[in-house]
Amino acid sequence: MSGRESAPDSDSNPGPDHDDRLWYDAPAAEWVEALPVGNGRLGGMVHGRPARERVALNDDRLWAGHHADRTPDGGPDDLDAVRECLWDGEFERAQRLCNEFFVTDTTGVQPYQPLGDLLLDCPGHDDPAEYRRNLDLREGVSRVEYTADGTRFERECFASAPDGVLAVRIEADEPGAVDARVRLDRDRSARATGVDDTVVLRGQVIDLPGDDEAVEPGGWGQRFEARTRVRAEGGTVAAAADEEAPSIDDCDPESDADGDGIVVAGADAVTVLVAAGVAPPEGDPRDECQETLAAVAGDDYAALRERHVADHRERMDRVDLDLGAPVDAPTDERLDRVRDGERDTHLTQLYFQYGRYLLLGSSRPGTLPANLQGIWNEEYRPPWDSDFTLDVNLEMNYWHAEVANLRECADALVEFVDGFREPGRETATERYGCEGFCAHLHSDRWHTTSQTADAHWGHWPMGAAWLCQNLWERYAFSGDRADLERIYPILREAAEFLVDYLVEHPEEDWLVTAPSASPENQYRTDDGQEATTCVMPTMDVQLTRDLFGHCIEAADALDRDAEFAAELAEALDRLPPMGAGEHGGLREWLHDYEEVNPGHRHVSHLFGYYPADVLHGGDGGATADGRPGSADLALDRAEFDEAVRASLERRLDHGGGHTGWSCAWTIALFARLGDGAGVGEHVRKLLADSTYDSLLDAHPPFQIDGNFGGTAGIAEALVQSHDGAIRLLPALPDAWNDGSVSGLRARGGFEVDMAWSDGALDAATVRAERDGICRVEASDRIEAVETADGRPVDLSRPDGTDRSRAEEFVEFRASAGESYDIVVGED
Ligand code: FUC
Repeated sequence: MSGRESAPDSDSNPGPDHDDRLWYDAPAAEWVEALPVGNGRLGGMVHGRPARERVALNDDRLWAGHHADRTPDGGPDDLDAVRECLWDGEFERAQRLCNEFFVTDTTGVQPYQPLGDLLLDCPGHDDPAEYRRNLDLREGVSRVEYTADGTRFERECFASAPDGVLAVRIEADEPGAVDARVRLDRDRSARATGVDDTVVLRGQVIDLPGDDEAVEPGGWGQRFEARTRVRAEGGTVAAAADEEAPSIDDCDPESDADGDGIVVAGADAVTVLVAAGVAPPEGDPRDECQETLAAVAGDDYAALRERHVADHRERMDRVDLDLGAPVDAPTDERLDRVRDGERDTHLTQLYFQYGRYLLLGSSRPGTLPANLQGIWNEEYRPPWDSDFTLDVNLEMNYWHAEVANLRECADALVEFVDGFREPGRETATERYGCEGFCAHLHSDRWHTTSQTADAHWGHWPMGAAWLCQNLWERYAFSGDRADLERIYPILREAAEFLVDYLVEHPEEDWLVTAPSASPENQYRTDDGQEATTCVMPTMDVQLTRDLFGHCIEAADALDRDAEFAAELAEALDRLPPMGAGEHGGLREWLHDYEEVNPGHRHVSHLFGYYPADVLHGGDGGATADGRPGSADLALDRAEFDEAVRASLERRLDHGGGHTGWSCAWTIALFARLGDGAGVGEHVRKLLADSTYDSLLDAHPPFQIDGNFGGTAGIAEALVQSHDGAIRLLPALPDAWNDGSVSGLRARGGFEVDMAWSDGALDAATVRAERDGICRVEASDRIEAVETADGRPVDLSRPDGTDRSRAEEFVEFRASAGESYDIVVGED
């Protein structure tokens, strides 16, 4: 390669260093086939087109609208009227009243929108040879290589978290061979100008809904700017509009982009840096862009790349997974073969690492959390507004964050949920006369907490309660008091709402949520009514147990709010029991109604099995940590397992698990059931039926939750830690018979490495981050545990768990910073 700032040697094929690369031998034909780069905030979809490269840009703050004041028509008195209907068995009417009183508008929330396109026109590159493009998950760099007119060209693109810029590099193996025109373009509400070496795209979001065809900026729309600085090594650089600008062949005569950007001619190499800024309507995003670019003005490409790769790689390298040998074929072909029934366990491994890569790209401290599409979206009104949907999707986006060792990525979620408290208080008081805060089905950058969809979906006040389960996991995994201090005020306020929202059941001595819904699923009553609005569905029993149980535990650990904790404990005693229904599965509602759609994609009543574990703590009575035991739930572990399995299988028998995220949840549930065959079958299905060639999840359309939930499900099959023990290889599919993993995290502050062969554990190491009791369970006899320097550790062998025998289950005292080798016996 020529050029002083040359990149490391290229190699599109899996190299000796690692094999976590997606690669293709043709450019992306459409957006969803492009390859994502992102630094949590700024993202690009790299199409890999030689003659006209398109990097479709996003900034995670670019949303239409503002925080809308959605005052409902009804209030707490109307809530009583709805409840009366529910007590009288008038469910359809209750649902209608919810709409009338509480659903302020059904237009959803405001959409997340694209920033624009970075376009690189390279004349004469229309007919490339020896083409390759790839995405290196370890380095976080996307690369395109080809030969045009005998010259080998290489491009790289990455989005740097340490420096806040997206960088593109073009190099050639001939000096002076790089000609390019660099433009920014957005087909709505923005204008681009090129001056000297800089293209600036400035615009303002047009608010939707309303006249979404309008082209005039205005309304509440935020102002945004994308700014591109072009640096050439050798050759000339000038604004295309400049009379002195060099002329290069026009490779895009159809271009209608403003000003036609910057022209580079005869360069050895070119670096293009993109910064973005978003500001409120009265602000100006220019400063942010200028500051970002000024901060890297003294750094050459190699320095920027090095900093980016170091930052990215440190995070990616925390977990290594080996499920099989790499397959030397383009990723899309491999996916096709899986669709044809071939086995490719390495693709599963790649999918797992991709789920980690995508979270790093879409959620970093200080950014917004990953939305329905992470941060990658090309539409002005994307599917479901690319919003934050709270009845599974946003939560699923973070299911893997802890276990897959990317805990800092979940900071953004904690901050976001914290941001619900203020608007959510208003929503709780105005509508229900309740203390605390709540959130409903949808939200957006503006922290909408009210109902914005028909009551069928939208009247579901449990969004905050579910998000608190994610928040709890931070503490559960770290055991760190600082995490507990951070999340407790949020949990407490969510519980304040819920305990206030609970109401006496008119006939039983129960406290119930009413109205609520088992997300999006409709039931049919004996008298033929069809509704989603209901009295405390099973999911609400589980959500309430989860939230109150955690609040009680937290209050105790922090030595606070004893009175409030006692109030919650009293409420817990009065929740309706969960139980099995007619089909042997877990009842989804308080009564054993018939489902209108037995193959529904949501399995909300299994929330308490995965991601939560409402039975944690033993099989009866209050547990040592103050959480309710299973006696309160009228189901013991074996009955719960059986009921969950029956519910899941019934759903699947009727066509459930058909969206990407639903399939991902299915994988995780089979993992918790200890069913490796179920895991294997649904991982295959996820890849075959719900994955685009770019390995992005297909709901369809693209929705990122399946990637994240799928990654969590794969981890769950390897290590579990939800019920007080670290369970090694609990649900290994046959296809993964030989393998190894390192760096998965387990609750209590542990990290786990393992190797296995013929489906049996060979060895494992557990590293302790804090002092405490460590319980380990394997499927083979655990002979001994030794410290890293070979000292035997005192073990006790309690009775084991519901699924294990004492020989397979050991307990020992672990010390912070120490690592423990688990020695397993031959069967
Ligand atoms: C929920 C799901 C849909 C979709 C949407 C964004 O409403 O039921 O399948 O994922 O969120």
